[in-house]
Amino acid sequence: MINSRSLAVLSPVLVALALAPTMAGEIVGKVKYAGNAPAPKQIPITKDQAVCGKAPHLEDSFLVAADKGVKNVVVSISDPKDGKKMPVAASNPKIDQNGCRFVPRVQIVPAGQSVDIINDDGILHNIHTWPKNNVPFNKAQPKFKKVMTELFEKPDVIKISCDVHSWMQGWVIVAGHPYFALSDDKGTFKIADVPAGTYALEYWHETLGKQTKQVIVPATGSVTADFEYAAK
Ligand SMILES: [Cu+2]
Repeated sequence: MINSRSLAVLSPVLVALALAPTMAGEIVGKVKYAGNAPAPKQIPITKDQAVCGKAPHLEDSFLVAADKGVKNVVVSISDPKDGKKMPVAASNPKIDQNGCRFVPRVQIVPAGQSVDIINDDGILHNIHTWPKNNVPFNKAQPKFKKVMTELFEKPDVIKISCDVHSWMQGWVIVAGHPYFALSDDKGTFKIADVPAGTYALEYWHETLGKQTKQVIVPATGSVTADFEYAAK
C-alpha cells in the first residue's frame, strides 16, 4: 500500500529518472591491416646529426602490430546529432620536437584549443601547418625559443612538417565534437558516452586513408566496431 512514507522514498528515484541523461553507449573496436606489416625502414638523417641522429629514426607513419592492429587511426562519428563540443583543456596539449621528430606524431585536440609547441632539441626548427579550414602558419622556432603557442580554431585534419628537417611529419586532428578516439599500438579504440542511435563511423589513417561504416550505438553497454583496411 502506498502511504506518505513510501512516496517519500519513491520520489527521489522518480526525480533521478526524470533527470537522467540521454541513454548512451560506447563504441569499442580494433582496427587491423589485412596485409603484412611493413618492414621497419630507417629514415636517413641528413642534417643536425648531433641532435637528430642521436637515435635511429624508424619510419613511423604506418605502424602495424604483430597481430595486425594499426596504431594512430582516428576513429570518429561523422554525423553526431547532439551538437556537443569537445571541451577545451585548461592546460594546453603539447607537440614536442624531440630528436627531430614530432611527439606525439598524431594528436586529437578540440576545436578552439591552444597547443604548446615545444622545442626540446635546442636547435632551429620551423613548424609549418597544412590546414584546410584553419589559417596556416609557418614559423621558425630558434633554439632559444622553448615554447610557441598556437590556436587550432576549426575542425580540421592538419599535416604538420618542419621546413628545416624534411623527414619531420605529424598530424593535428581538430575535433568539432567529443566523439573521437585514436587507436593505440594494438589498434584498439573506445569512444564513450555516445547517445544511442545510428551513425556513420569514420576511420582515418595518414597512409591508409578514410573509410566509413555504419554503427548502431545501444542505449547502454557497448557496440563493437572492428575494421580491417585492405592490403595495399
Ligand atoms: Cu625541425
